[in-house]
Amino acid sequence: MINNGLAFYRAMYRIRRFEETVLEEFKRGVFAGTTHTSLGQEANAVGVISALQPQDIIVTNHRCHGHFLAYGGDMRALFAEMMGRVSGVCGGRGGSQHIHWRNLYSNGVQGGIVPIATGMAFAEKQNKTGAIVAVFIGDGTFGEGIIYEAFNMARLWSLPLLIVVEHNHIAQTTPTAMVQVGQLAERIRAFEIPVNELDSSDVDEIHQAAVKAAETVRREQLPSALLLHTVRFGPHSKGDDTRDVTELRALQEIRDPLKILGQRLSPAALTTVEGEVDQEVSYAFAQALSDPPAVLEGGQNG
Ligand SMILES: Cc1ncc(C[n+]2csc(CCOP(=O)(O)OP(=O)(O)O)c2C)c(N)n1
Ligand SMILES: [Mg+2]
Repeated sequence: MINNGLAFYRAMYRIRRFEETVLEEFKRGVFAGTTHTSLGQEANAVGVISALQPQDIIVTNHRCHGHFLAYGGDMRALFAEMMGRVSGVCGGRGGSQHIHWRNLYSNGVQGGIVPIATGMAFAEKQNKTGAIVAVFIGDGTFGEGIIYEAFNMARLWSLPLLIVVEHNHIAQTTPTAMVQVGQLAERIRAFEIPVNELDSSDVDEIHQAAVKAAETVRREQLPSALLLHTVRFGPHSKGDDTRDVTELRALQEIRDPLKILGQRLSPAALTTVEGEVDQEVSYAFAQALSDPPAVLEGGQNG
């Protein structure tokens, strides 16, 4: 997808710089609550969301900034949301994990989003809108029983649900291999839902797989899954990482989606894009910081 090259690079670099800024600024106490960055996983957000259509619905989880930005969300509004400012995506009340913009919804209750997404897929099917619902979950979420009830219903009722698993092999600080038996793909296939499993940080490959999966879900009005092996470069949230640093660095060398795509693009074009995005990030951050605080119930500022 050569034509998409620079656009994909820009989209992933926006996420990278946004997330790096979040981690840096959290230490200074700028943001409220907590946060989960998707450093290293940018190709999933960009590759999958670019394969969806405007009427489609995205339901995402605690690690949602990349999905929001890849969907075209405004950086200032996301910074502001996390700072509890009135200009935030949800008026500064949702924070990092609870955002709603257009057809994108996020919720931090692990696994709870899957039945919600399934219900939305049911509604879209009933209303014959032609929309599909893409739900993003992590590998650790396969420990939440509710997702299996939802998979069962999605298949039983033939619902247009695209299950996107971002399998970074870790849940907080627990390697999932330590707590889960068998293959995650088999758990999904047990419900007669087809799975396309990919081990790649190449946004073009992910995009192509996502286009195919989304088309199948839409055409056949049946659930399907993309199981994307990936690498989380950063901590779970703000510093809780017990992984071996040398091993992680070695993985970063070969699994950085920006490096993988960047090698195929002109260095001069990359410099321009990076300069533009760096400016966008600084401007968005400064603007959010100067925005007024969220308005509480009853109209009082808090
Ligand atoms: C019901 C519930 N239990 C526990 C948590 C705390 N929690 C947040 S993220 C997370 C791990 C998620 O792991 P995974 O599904 O692999 O996603 P990842 O963080 O790797 O993207 C946990 C235990 C939660 N948010 N909700
Ligand atoms: Mg995980």
